[in-house]
Amino acid sequence: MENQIIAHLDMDSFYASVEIRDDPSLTGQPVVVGSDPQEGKGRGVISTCSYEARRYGLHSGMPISQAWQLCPHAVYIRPSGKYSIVSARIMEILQYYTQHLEQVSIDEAYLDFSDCGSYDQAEERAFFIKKVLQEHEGLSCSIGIAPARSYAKIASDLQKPNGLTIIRPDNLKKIISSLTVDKIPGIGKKSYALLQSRKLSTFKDLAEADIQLLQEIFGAWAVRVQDIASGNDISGLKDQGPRQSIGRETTFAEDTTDPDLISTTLDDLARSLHAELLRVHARTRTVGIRIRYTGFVTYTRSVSLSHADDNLASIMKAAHSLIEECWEGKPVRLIGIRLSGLVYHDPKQCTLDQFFS
Ligand code: TTP
Ligand code: MG
Repeated sequence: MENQIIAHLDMDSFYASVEIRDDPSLTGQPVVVGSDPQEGKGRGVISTCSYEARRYGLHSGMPISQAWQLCPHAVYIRPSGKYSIVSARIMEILQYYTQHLEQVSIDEAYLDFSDCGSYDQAEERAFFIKKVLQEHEGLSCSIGIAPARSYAKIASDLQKPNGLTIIRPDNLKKIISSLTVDKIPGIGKKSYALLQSRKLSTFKDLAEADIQLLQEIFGAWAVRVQDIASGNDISGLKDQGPRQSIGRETTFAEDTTDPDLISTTLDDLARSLHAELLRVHARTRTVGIRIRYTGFVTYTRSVSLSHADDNLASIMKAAHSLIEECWEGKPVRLIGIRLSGLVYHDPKQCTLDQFFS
């Protein structure tokens, strides 16, 4: 693990940035992606907002009615299914520039840069990836590079947006010792307030704390938290192994009975999953759908294909007929598609197959 170099990449204000990219007239404006504000009477929350909107105090998870009070002149946009398609494309691009990638959410991934051999080379690669994503996808991201995953994640957050932050092993302890403990992934506002009340505000405080006190607060996580705070964490990427299934789902901003909206959302989900299938060089044996109505009543249905398939039209056709079978026109809150029984094939083999077919 001595020469391990880990990068963490997180897209900047992801949903909002995709909306601004697709409508450049929004550039520089406060843009909020979330539920309908209904002039301050709307329910629901902000999914995310542009950095311009954050200057007004807006943030993910804030009630949309409060956002309206703080910033009524912002541009309010309902979330759509397109973000997962953009996400799949970004992950596909990242795959080219790293041997090992671990996607952890729609807009973030850990990348193993150990093969760069030095932090200078790793910095150069990160710089190049940022350039490629900007040029090809029109989106900015922040990247952190460090000797372990926890520090890479901390680093990517230090200079958002559009940041590139390197924490080298020789200055790791110095950099982290003065950071506040809310920078540790997983420590939210409530835990931070509790830790502050116990005079454990900085990494240095946690590193020097009595382990028994930390066990009272963090339980089984105490040792890991203290390791991170002390600069001793060495964790790298998790070995995910081949996945047996992949799924995507969309929650509608408002429950809907619109068959066109349901149909186009289903197509977006299928396209995103199809891109993912191609990226991981797999075929699917089963297509399943999930449909949730008002009140969280959820149904799933699935169908086995006649053979393992990676054809977009086959996936769409199966998903549409499953929806037709089980949707009776009631208001829909969420729909999703899951492909399971994945069969992997060697990409070289795939090229030969295509060549001879
Ligand atoms: P984040 O990476 O947490 O946020 P972000 O990319 O919008 O902004 P940042 O520059 O701080 O990274 O989440 C990625 C996307 O996930 C975000 O664009 C929208 C979605 N999301 C929600 O829908 N609800 C939430 O509460 C959060 C935190 C994110
Ligand atoms: Mg992000």
